[in-house]
Amino acid sequence: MGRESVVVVPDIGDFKDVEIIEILVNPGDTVKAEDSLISLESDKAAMEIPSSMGGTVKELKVKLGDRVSQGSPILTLIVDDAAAEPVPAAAPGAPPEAREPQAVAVSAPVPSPTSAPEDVVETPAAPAATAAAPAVDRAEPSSGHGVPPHASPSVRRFARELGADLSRISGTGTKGRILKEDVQAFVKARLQQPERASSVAFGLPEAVEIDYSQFGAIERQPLSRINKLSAAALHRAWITIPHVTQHDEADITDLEAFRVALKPEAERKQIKLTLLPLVMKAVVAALKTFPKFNASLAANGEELILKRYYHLGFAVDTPDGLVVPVLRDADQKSVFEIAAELGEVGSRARGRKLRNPDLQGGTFTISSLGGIGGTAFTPIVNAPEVAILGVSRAQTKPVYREGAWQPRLMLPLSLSYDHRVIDGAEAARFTAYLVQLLTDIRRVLL
Ligand code: CAO
Repeated sequence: MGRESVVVVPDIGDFKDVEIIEILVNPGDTVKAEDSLISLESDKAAMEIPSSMGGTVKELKVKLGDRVSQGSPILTLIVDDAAAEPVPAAAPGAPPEAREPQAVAVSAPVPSPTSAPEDVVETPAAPAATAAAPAVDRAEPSSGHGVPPHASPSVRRFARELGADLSRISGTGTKGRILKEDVQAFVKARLQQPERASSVAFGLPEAVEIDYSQFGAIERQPLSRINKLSAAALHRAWITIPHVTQHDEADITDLEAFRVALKPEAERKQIKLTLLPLVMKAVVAALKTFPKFNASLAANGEELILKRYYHLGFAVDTPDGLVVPVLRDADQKSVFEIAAELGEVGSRARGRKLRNPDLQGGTFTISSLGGIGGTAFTPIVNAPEVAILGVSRAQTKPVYREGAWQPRLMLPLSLSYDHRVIDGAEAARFTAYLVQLLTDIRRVLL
């Protein structure tokens, strides 16, 4: 059994009657030299009083809210002289990193750590002192009103270790002081909200769960696997790619006449010849002239990867949702071959018979809603591609030409592109060129 020592408040500079804001030990606790015993806070400074000796706390001589000055007894310690490690005196100017950051408002004389001749020892307190001025703890932003959050040095240290921002924590202690438990609760709540954290990174407001049944009858329908996959891909592309859509119109009166002329031949081959294969041939010719549109941005964001192959994705509307199979080497296939493949792949897509290779390697995508309707839309770039062509329904319109109004079949085109890669002027040139090709398909041969 060791001897009993009363630990008292050491020289804390000019501070007198300083309030105890935290008691960090309980009777029965074993403390080592330098372990903090209590926290004090005055109008000007907060400080922790560490023990000068190791031992077991026998009795507390103070309670929360008590006011103490130099020499006030803090607690009785049973000191095991054999095991006791007195604190070595800090050399003047010694670095303070073992303690709280020092915006010291209190001079810190360190009393002799050797065993006091009587049963009273002073703690080598003031190294833990932390001024309660805004410069106190640069790691923690102030609460936004120029007032640093109320927290003891040990709580500040605890929060700093966990990376918790004290200015965002509400204190439940006296006078709103932030306690260790407040920091724990804050961190716990954050860890339970990973989704929210990631949407905050994009600056997006959190999705709110609404009970729609309070307004009327509802029915819940699970999303299909395809819905979920395309939702994730579309969302990622929408958020990560700065989109711009360029709209234009092509006069396809002659092209349509050509298609109609080819139809009997196509039917003999049992092929359904729609506009899309002809648009694809024109798109390939435009991609050859504007290679940037048949490219991907390298992951490092510093290079453009131009592709010398022309694999066209085409959006297919299926009962399970949107899929985008890829028609490979469109440049090497005839209009009839493309038409045949579109029909075959389209029906496999609707019959859920697509395989992974059918969906991979696209270089540019076409989304045709022409069979359904609409005058324009803004397709979402099918990343990692850099552009996508939306095709709406052709309509006969009056067009002023060669001094007269003429009925012309006009095809609306909507080109969405990744503005990181493609400038608006380039997109306008690409679209204008595509319009030229569709207006006079013979130009594809040039
Ligand atoms: N203007 C006028 N008529 C058009 C047209 C256009 N731009 N495009 C197609 N048509 C006509 C076709 O000629 C065909 O007419 P007939 O039946 O009289 O011959 C009819 O519309 C239906 O065509 P289609 O849609 O069956 O064939 P397609 O080759 O044009 O398109 C495919 C094939 C697979 C692209 C299409 O069926 C499809 O699924 N489209 C939806 C794409 C989609 O969902 N896009 C949105 C993606 S973002 O959510």
